[in-house]
This record gives sequence, structure tokens and C-alpha cells, in this order.
Amino acid sequence: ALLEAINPLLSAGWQQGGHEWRLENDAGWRLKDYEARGGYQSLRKIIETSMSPDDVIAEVKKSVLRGRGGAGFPTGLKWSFMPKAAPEKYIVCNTDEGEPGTFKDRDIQRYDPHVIIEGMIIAAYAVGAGRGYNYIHGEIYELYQRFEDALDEARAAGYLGQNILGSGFNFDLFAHHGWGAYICGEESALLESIEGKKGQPRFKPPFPANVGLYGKPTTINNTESFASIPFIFRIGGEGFLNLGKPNNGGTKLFSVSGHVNRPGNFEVPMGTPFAKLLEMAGGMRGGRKLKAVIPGGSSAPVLPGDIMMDCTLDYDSIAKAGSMLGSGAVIVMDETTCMVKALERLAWFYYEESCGQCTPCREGTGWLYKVIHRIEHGQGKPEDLALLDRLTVNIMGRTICALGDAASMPVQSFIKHFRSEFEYHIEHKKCLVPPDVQRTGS
Ligand code: L3W
Ligand code: SF4
Repeated sequence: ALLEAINPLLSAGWQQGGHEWRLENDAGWRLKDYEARGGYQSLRKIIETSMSPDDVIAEVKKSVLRGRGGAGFPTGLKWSFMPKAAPEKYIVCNTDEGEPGTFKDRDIQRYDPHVIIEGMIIAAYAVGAGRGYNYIHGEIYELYQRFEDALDEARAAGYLGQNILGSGFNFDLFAHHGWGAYICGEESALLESIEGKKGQPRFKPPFPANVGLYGKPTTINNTESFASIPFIFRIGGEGFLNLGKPNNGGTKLFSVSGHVNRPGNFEVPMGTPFAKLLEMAGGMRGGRKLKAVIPGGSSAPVLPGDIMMDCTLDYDSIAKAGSMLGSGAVIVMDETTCMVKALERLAWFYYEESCGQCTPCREGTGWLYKVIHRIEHGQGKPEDLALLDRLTVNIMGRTICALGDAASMPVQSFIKHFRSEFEYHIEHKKCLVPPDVQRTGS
């Protein structure tokens, strides 16, 4: 109830879990609805009170908003990296949500496109960008169309274009859609894709803040990060920080999937106990026992259920437990889950989605899948666990982008926490969990 009263995302008709995925049911996304609940007031406030770009960045720093796409990098700090004098700069929103388990950004896009637009205009004002793009995942094409409609409304109302609200500030924003390649969610591959090239990651550094879109300084943030910006200016940076806990400001969306009664998106303050989120998601399906949780999207190391039950949902608590909060995609697995089969499925994903530029990732992800596949299918060899460990060590830190690490961390953590299941598979050529009770999906 607290959040419903104060958070524009929730008052936009956000339901806690159990969405109807039909566009015609989504009332409340249009400009008039957004304005009726206070939309674009933060932008007006910034302009009417003549806040300088530096003041805006300072307020975002104060909020300790950390990037919601997975890395948790402080948003205000990222904005401050943009060179002041550069004549041409860009703002880019990463709505290429593709991490297995993650489904939050598409809901923001669906229910509240104007909050993204307002957040991006404020960001553009802060860093001095004249043009922006929202890169939207190809599989949610209808939301790309909705964003185009929202942009038309914002342009007609004078929020975009020349001399925005009489401030002398010019900014225009465009929608761009991908075609579904996971790697295009990596920020530099996304920029390549907007440029019309093959979506493959670039070497970093240089970071986009210095050499980004078309070689120009670019700030790229996740959708949820931009969507948090107007709210920060509504309640102040400090107010936003105080909603969460030190070093972890604000509220965050968690996409809960797997063996729960009520999978869906839930918005909770940073620092909320995981047990509370599980309760909001209706608890374990069938009253079964919690076995394991991937707390931050499939790239994040898996944690045993009992460790997870002691965690709070913030970057620091999850890191201390040995995993990552990532994008907030919480994948819940009960006692009927075969961990070998679950890992095989994840390994296939990374093998399939590797862009193929670097040898350790291109070849290594294939090897990981091949070895896990043979363990799952009763052909594992006693030396396979050591082989998997060697493969991950040879991939990690030796690739252009984070996909190599993302493919390796699940393998290392599944084996670390559930080694006996892998050994049982290798020794007995079958699973500990009888096939008739196994469930790996939701
Ligand atoms: C200027 C510096 N900029 C860092 C910027 C950098 C980026 C941000 C964070 O990967 C993770 C990945 C996935 N000067 C800078 C600088 N920056 N140092 O800060 O950078 P980084 O490299 O830590 O992360 P990243 O490349 O953004 C993101 C993990 O998230 N992940 C992925 C989720 C996928 C989705 C999805 O599908 N939507 O969210 C989940 O865990 O593995 O580790 O902007 O430029 N000195
Ligand atoms: Fe491509 Fe993998 Fe190299 Fe990333 S790590 S650039 S996905 S080959």
C-alpha cells in the first residue's frame, strides 16, 4: 500500500503478479493518464526551477540509484562521465531485455511508456545530449509500436523537439527495435546494432561515455533505471535513497518465475527479505520445499534455498552470499528440479546466443553444453566435473564481453552447490530425482 501511494509505476495500474498479457486491457498508458498522475512534473520542476545539468546529476548521485540492467553501476556516476564540451552526444535506453528469467522492462514499456520518455529527457538534459534512442527487444514488437505512439504524443505536447517547455533545450527521441539476439542487450553490441551493423560487442574501454553511438559520447541505461528518474525528482534523491538501504537506493522490480504459486513482477524496496518476496509470489507451488534460487537472471550464480532465505534483496546482501542481484530476475526451483537438467538448459542458451567473436566463448560454450548434455543423458565420465571446471576457468576473463563469464558462472555454482547430483548422474547414469516428479520449467 505504501508503494501504491508513492510510486507512479504502481499507480499506472501495475498489478502485483498475475498479469493479463493483452494490450487492449492496458488502460492508463496514454499521455493524459500519465499527466493525471503527475507525469512530466519532474521535468517541469527541473526547468522551472532552473536546475543546472550538474544539479540534476548531483541529485541522481544522491539517490544512489544503481543501474537496473544487471551491473548495478551507479547511474549518477555514469552520467558524470560524459564529456561536457562534446558537440554531439546521445542517450540510449536498453530495452533489449533477453536474460532468461527477466521480464520487467517489457511491463514498464507496456504500462508506462511516458515514464521512460520523461526519464530519458531528464537524462539528456543532464548530460547535454540532443538525440536519443530506445532500443526495444524484437520479440515485443507491439510495445515498439506503442512506444512510437507515446513519442508522437510527447512531441505534440512539446516535451520533445526544439525549445522544450520554453527552456531552450532541444532533444528528440526515437524508437528502434532489435530482432531478438540476446547479445544485442550488451551495451556496445546494441550500439553497433543501432548503427546498422552486426550486433557484436566492442572492446571496452573505451566505454560508451567516451566513444559510443556513431563514435560519440553516449549514456546508455536500462529501462527501469530511466523509469526511476522522474520519481527521484518527485521525492528527492535522499527520499529515494531512504526507500531502500545505504548504497542501494529506492525500490526495484523483481521478476519472479519458476515453482511459485503466483509468478509475476513485484516492486519492493531494496533490502526487502527474500522470504517476503516469496510470500508475495504466493509461496512455493504445491507447498513443496525450496531447493535453489537464481537471484539475478540466469547469468547469476545459483544459491541453495536455505542460503537465499537468509538474504535480503539488494546488491550487497546477494553479493555476500556469493551471487548477483543482476537484473532482479528471481528463478525459484523446488525439490523436484533436476539441477543437471536445469544447467543443461542454461548452457544451451549461452551456446546458442554466443556471437562467436572470441574463441574461448564460441568454442567454450559449445564444450560446456556438450559435456553437461552427456552427463544428463547418462554418458558422463568421472573426469567430466574437472573438465567443466577447467573449461570455465579458461573462458572467464578471456573474452570481449560478459557473456563468457555469464555462461561459466552458472556451471561453477551449480556444481559447487549440487555436486552430489552431478556425481550421481555420472555414476548411476540416471537422476536422483525420479523422472515422474521432475520439473525444470514453470
Ligand atoms: C565509463 C568506466 N563507464 C563501467 C559503465 C559501462 C556500463 C556500466 C556497467 O554488463 C551485467 C553483466 C551481465 N568509465 C566505466 C563505465 N562503466 N566502468 O558502467 O558496466 P559493466 O561492465 O560492469 O556491466 P555491463 O557490461 O553493463 C551487465 C549481467 O549484467 N546481467 C545481465 C542481464 C541482462 C539483462 C537483460 O536481458 N535485460 O539485464 C545479469 O546479471 O552478466 O555482468 O554501462 O559502460 N570506467
Ligand atoms: Fe561474442 Fe561471446 Fe566474445 Fe561476447 S564473449 S563478444 S558473446 S564471443
